[in-house]
Amino acid sequence: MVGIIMGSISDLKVMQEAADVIKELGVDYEIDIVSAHRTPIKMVEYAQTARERGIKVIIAGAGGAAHLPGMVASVTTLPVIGVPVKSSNSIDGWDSVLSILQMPSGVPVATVALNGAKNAGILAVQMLGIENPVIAETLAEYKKQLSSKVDDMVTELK
Ligand code: RP5
Repeated sequence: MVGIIMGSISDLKVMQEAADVIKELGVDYEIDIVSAHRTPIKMVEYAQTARERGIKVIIAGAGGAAHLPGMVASVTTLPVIGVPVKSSNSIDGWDSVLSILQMPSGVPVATVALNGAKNAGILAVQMLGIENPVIAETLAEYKKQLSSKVDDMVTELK
């Protein structure tokens, strides 16, 4: 249901967090390496066929000149969540953030924080939860757990 793609295997350490939280929330995903610059034809084919493969939302992570999320968004009408990855050659990650965030009018990418793959996974599941009551209930339980962790912190503090 969720398609996770990244520009390079070097992005996997970050992007794995999206896969992990999606799995934890009981949703299916597929994961692949698709590079805007090194495999542009594969990128277009991926975006063009995603809907017919049952993908409902795409999470795309990339670093540096991080064009993958934006270019995928230009080819599909599915929502695209962009994860700026701080790659080894990046300028403190600003290159990745701005490449993904500053999309032109008409082609949105929902950009999460630098290395924010976990939030990208949660956001993707929340999109699926709009129409799926079972997913919505799982998410409600997840939020309850977040809340009780803060309660635990307060108990520990006192
Ligand atoms: C981007 O270039 C990738 O998304 C990665 O973050 C960065 C570096 O890629 P490698 O040179 O490590 O393959 O396309």
